[in-house]
Amino acid sequence: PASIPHPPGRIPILGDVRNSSPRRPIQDVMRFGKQLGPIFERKIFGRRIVFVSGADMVAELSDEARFAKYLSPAVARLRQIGGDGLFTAYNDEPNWRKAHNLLRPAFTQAAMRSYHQIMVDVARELVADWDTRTTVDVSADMTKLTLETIGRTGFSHPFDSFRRERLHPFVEAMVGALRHAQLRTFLSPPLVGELLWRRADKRNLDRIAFMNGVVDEVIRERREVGHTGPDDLLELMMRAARDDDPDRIDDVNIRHQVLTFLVAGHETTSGALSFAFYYLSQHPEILAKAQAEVDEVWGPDTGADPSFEQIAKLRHVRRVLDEALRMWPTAPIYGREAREDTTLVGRYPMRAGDGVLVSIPSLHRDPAWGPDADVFDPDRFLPARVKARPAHIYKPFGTGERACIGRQFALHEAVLVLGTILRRYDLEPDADYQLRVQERLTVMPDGFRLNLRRRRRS
Ligand code: MNH
Repeated sequence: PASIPHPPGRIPILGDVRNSSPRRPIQDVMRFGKQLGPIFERKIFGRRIVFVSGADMVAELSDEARFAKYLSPAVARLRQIGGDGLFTAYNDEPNWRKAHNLLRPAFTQAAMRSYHQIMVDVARELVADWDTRTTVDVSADMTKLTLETIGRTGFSHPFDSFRRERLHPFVEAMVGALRHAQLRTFLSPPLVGELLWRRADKRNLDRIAFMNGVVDEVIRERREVGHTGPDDLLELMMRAARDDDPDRIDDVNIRHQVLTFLVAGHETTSGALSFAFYYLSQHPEILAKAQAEVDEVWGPDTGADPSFEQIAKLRHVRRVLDEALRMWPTAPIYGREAREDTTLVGRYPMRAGDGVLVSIPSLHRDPAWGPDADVFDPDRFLPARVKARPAHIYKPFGTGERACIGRQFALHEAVLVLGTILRRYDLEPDADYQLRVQERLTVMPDGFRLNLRRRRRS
């Protein structure tokens, strides 16, 4: 067995805490990966975590016969919020398969068609707001948009995001809870930690209670008002309960699923859109090409809505999004555990149940991407180049059976919004903005503003 490197300057008891910040754990891992190579370990307060980013290792970890999803310590903490909901369920919890079976029909092509008009309506609300402004806070507005979209498509519940000056309080509670889970994971000395964190933990329970209150309201509304129109996520779950479906889930688990989708269904897509806008604003030639594509495929902005079919035709815009998710995969870590005793790439022994964490941003800069992996270049996703590169080096949506169920949903929504905005505005960043990445288990541009100008119709 080969030895696994760790960052220099290990401190007794504390471990590998030098040159690192619990506020930016992902960016620490990216930096350590650059220094230490495709596999390294960190010991934090006696707990050992192995990070992997080598293309060959991740390819092996993608073998579902040998490996399965592993709940990282941070995701395990999120069970306080998501319980045995889809994202945070352990592999052997029966509610995972039941909910997966129940909700899969809500993520088919046919289902996407039924969400399309809602997504268009929400994009229109964004545009109506942006028409009144010359400068916008991109991440905040993308968060309004994606929360609104998942609320209305999944639960027929509007959050009235564009009628509020500030973000919906659900978002503030969620961001606080994600940040808490992150800090609590990287700053928790055993025993004394529980004391030091008592007050903050209590405040966090208030946040979770608030989010649960929002969920209860969504469910209560459905019970009282009922539902018309095509099935949404909530209807699929409630009907299974009424019909004694073998895959039915109980009220507690329904709550966990609703909360899971309200969080997972908006936070990551909003980051992906924000990074895409950031990179477009930095690359005028890529922006111009994307605008030209929208003009050609959708036609100029006459106020008409794009059709469902017109979304997937924006191939270049889609590559911009793919490339933004390569640079900054917005759910940047996933875990894999060995099903049986095994050895990773013939060198690193793992016992059954041992887990490693895949650092996706590091994988996405593996040498297999070529010497210019730090450069934003959507043409990497041209079909011929995708075919020529190794499989399993691009994993923004995770891998295997527990990969993202919302992938098509996110891609349809994001391309639709990018197309809508590119068709209507020219984008310019503040001249002196330097990308800062904010972490709350997810990643998001921090303080990124765009200056907008209506495009002139030529
Ligand atoms: Mn999503 C799982 C990334 C959008 C709902 N998602 C995952 C995983 C990644 C991920 C990575 C796997 C995590 C793991 O292995 O531990 N998700 C994304 C990204 C976007 C995204 C980068 C947007 C861009 N996700 C969405 C949307 C929804 C959604 C939109 C819902 C509408 N995701 C989920 C759910 C899971 C998941 C639910 C858990 C699936 C499972 O384990 O069965």
